[in-house]
Amino acid sequence: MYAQMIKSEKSQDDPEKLAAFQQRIDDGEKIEPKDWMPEGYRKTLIRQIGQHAHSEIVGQLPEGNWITRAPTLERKAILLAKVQDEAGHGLYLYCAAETLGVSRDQLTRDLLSGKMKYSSIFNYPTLTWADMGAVGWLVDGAAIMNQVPLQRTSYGPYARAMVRICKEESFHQRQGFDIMMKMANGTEAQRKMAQDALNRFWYPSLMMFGPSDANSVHSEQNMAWKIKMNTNDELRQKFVDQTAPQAAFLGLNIPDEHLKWNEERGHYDFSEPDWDEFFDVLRGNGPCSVERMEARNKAWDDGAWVRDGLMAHAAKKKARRVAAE
Ligand code: BYC
Repeated sequence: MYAQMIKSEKSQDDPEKLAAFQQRIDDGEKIEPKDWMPEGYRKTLIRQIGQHAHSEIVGQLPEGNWITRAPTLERKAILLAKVQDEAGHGLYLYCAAETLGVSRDQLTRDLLSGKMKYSSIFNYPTLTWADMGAVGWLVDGAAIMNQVPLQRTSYGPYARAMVRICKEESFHQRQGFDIMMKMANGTEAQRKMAQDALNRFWYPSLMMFGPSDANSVHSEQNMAWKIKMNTNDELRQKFVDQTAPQAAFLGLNIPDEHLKWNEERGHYDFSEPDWDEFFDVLRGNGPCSVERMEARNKAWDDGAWVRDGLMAHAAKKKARRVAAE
């Protein structure tokens, strides 16, 4: 056993194996669960897919907050469906992570202990109905910008999960924009509410793409492995370029006095978010960080009887099968 472990660790460093693996990636082949992969590739995928799954699950909380207060039955039904979709995304992603040899329970424990992160954006509160518009338009918009390229990521189960997720996210983004259109063209009070939501969600949405390229720890290796297809700054720029004309169409102002089309670059110039705030949120000091983790811990504790019941049922079934053999 020990000899086997040493052998397998050595093979991890085997330059020939590593080169052949990289060649497969460079040739655009998909890596599948039973294929050989470097330990770093496996661990990074678990970190990224797990963090992504946790984001989908925690992401239900700020929107779930408004289901009971949606302004019409139709809006309530749409929001309910969207929040359910997010739960589904979390489940596809946990399944993709499980193909890498980690259990969903373990991932959940790592989230609850604070070892694993979830997206910084979900540590901000949703204070008004217009926030449902801003979340759909900006947060789902940023998520799609990041996730469309991930449909071509090198790990097969992750890439396939992303195809389905992206289809649903694009519906989410449109429903958010639809709320913003109604609010922006409504009464003066509604327009103000829409502007206030944009003011509060703009910079946190820019932060979703991660730190600037100069401070990104994982980008270089993950892009070589095609776990990540673009740098954080590339995607942030694309997001600003897409969103600025949409804000103009809504007649709303992006809260950035430096936002300006740059003819020479063919892109908008814009202000960076406050990176001290970003890192502080990552350390667990976001406005809703404590509340979010309390909600997840409560859900885990409240669900203990279901897990126990299922495990007892499975054990009983197994005992019956063994006795019959
Ligand atoms: N929040 O080296 P870097 C959604 C961490 S949307 C928290 O650039 P990487 C949804 C990063 O983990 C969101 N942490 O990292 C939408 C690393 O720390 P660790 C989910 C962040 O991984 C609507 C450190 O900062 N989407 O699901 O190359 C409704 C250095 O960063 C954040 C995904 O997860 C952040 N914003 O790039 C419901 C997409 N940014 O782990 C749900 C997949 C960075 O070393 N993920 N960090 O301790 C990715 O594409 C990449 O993981 C990221 C970061 C672009 C997010």
